Formats: sequence, C-alpha cells, structure tokens
Amino acid sequence: MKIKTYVADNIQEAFYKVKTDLGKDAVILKTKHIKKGGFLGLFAKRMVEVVAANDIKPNLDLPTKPDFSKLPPISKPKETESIAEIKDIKTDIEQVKDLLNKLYLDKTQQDNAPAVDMPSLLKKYYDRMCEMEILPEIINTLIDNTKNSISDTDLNNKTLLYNTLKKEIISFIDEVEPISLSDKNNVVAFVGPTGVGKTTTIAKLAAHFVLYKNKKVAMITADTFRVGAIEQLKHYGDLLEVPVHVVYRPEDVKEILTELKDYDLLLVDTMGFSPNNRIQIKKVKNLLDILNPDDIYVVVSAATKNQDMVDILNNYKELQYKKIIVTKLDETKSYGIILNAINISGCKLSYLTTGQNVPDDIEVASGDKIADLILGEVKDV
Ligand SMILES: Nc1nc2c(ncn2[C@@H]2O[C@H](COP(=O)(O)OP(=O)(O)O)[C@@H](O)[C@H]2O)c(=O)[nH]1
Ligand SMILES: [Mg+2]
Repeated sequence: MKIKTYVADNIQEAFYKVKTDLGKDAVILKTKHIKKGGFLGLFAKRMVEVVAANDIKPNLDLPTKPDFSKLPPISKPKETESIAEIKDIKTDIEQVKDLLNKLYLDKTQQDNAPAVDMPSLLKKYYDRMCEMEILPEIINTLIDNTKNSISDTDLNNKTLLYNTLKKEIISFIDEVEPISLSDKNNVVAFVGPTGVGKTTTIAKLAAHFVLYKNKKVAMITADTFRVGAIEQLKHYGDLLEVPVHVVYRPEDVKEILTELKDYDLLLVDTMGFSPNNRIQIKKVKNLLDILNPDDIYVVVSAATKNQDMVDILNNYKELQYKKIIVTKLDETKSYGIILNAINISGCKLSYLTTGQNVPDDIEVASGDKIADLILGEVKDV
C-alpha cells in the first residue's frame, strides 16, 4: 500500500492530483485546510492537504472512497473559500499595520532620544516639550537650534534659555495668517471633521467682521447632511442679522454667489466627515471647485490625538486648504498639537478658539502666547 500527502489550492485540485498519481481506486484518508508560506506567519496562503492511499484491502475499515468520475472540473475556489481568504488577508494586513506602527514608534524614539550630555535645565525643557506631546522631530530641531545659538554656560541660565527656546518656537510658528479682506467680494471656506467647531468658528468670525470691522457678511452652508446643521447656522445668522444661504446642489452655488456679490465676506461652512471617507472628500472637493474660494481654512481640534491629526491633515490635503484653525484649546493642556499641526500641514496658523461662546472665544493665534503656554513654568534645578 502507498500512502501519500498532497497539497493543493482547493479540494478539487487535490483530488485530481490523487487520482492522477495513485489511480482511480485511491482512497482519501484525511483532508484538512492548512496555511503555507508567508512571512513571520503573515500572508500565509490557505490551502488544502489531502492524505490518500492505494491498494487498500477491501476488509479495512476506511472511509468510503469518493467517486472520482463524478468530480466537477477543476474550478475557482468556492465563494465561501474566497470570503475566508479575504478575511485572512484583512487580519494579516491589520497585523502588518500594527507591526509597522510599532517599528516606526520604536525607531522614532531611538532616533529622537535626548542627547546624554544635555545640561540639566535644558533637559527639563526637553521633558516639558515631551509632556506637551510635541512631535519628537520638532523638539529635536528646537533643542538643536537653541544649543547652537547660546553658549554652554548660558544653557544653565534660566532666563536666557527660556528666551532662546521661546524665540525658536515663535520662529517655528512663523507668521500667522488670519482672514485679510481685499476690497472685492471675499469667499472663505472652512473644512474639517465633524464636531471640531467649524460652524461655531464661522459664527464667531462673522460676528467679528460685522461688529468690529463693520463689514457686510453672509454665511453659506453646504452642510445639508447633519441633522440641525442648517438651523444651527440660521440661529447665528438671525442673532447677527447676517443672511444664511444653503447649497443643496452644486448647481446652486452660482446663483447664490451672484445674489451675494455686493457682500464683503462670504463664509462657507461645509459638511464634516471622517478623513477616511473618500466619497465625502470628493463631494466637498467638487463643491470647492465650483465655489472657487479665495481661501480655504482647515479646522482641527486641539483635543485630537496626534496620529488622528496626521490622518486628518494628510487626507484633507486633497481639498487644498491653505491655513489652519485650531479649536478647543480650552479642552487640553497638550499645546504641542499646535506645532504638530503646522508641521504636518506645512501651512500657516490663523486663529485659535478657546470655548463655546460666540463671539468671544476666538483669537488670532500669537506665537508669543503659544510659546509661553508650551514652555510653562519649568522649575529651577
Ligand atoms: N470647548 C469648546 N467647545 C467648542 C469650541 N468650538 C466649538 N465648540 C463646541 O463643539 C461642538 C461642535 O461644534 P460645531 O461648530 O457644531 O462643529 P462642526 O461640526 O465642526 O460644525 C459644539 O458644542 C460647540 O459649542 C471651543 O473652542 N471649545
Ligand atoms: Mg457644522
């Protein structure tokens, strides 16, 4: 008697191999699914293993021999097998993502480990900036530039060190760019995930330009998606006596813009969506293409985790935002997110918002103030 093991992509192919090799009287002893190949247990292929024998004595108590003549022709794996394979691949991809994330974090931590010879006061500021959750590469640049611009002795002088680091942070933040009106009809659009405070920020800005700058302002909303979004903006519009127009279809844009052509500033609210929602990104992109705004502001919340901020700012880049607004600064003490947002987006900062009150809780971002918040009160050593 000959017993042999066969491995194939699917059961039909395995039986075909048995039949060709051991002849039509071969008997199947065992079948099972196995995983083959891959790397570190990942991407392994799902296959079938069949153990078969020939020349089996008729009195042996073995499983019934399959009738090979009735076997279907070799075909693609059944639907259920494909689904199982897709599930396996998805699990593998998740594992690879976790692995890569871990490797990236380990590598970043190694690359950005503080220099051992860092003077103790500088090390205190280094630790403070880590607590602020500033990205390691930004901290390193700030520390290196500071070390290069003052003498080793001055690194232990608290006032000098504070002022030098502060100057570095201010220069990292660079110019801030709030809305600046040209004499024509200015159209400014706001994009960002749901709930970050786009509509509230638009209401604050509308109030600012109406009350303090005496401008003719109108608000336009394209957020017909979220329940209550139109009413929310209309409520602010009524309070400020500012007209609110709703874009239900992209075709509405032209008519609305013509109607509002005598206004100084049109603030356009858009629907929020997850940064991974490609369909919604395309919809907003389509609207912005028709609207052709003078400026696009991306709105992000200071209470966002760093990794989520990376996803948001990267995936929203398709919308070609030019400036950043950071909201909800009152909800966090990790001010580093402001520097991270500038770094990831490559854009200038404009406004910070610090609470729910319309119109008060908004200010033009100030490098000086942000640097003070970041450096805080570091105790003397
Ligand atoms: N704490 C705090 N809450 C804010 C701020 N800005 C907006 N909010 C609140 O965040 C929630 C969502 O705001 P909304 O403007 O509707 O967000 P949108 O979905 O991006 O338009 C509301 O409850 C706002 O009052 C802020 O600066 N700080
Ligand atoms: Mg909104």
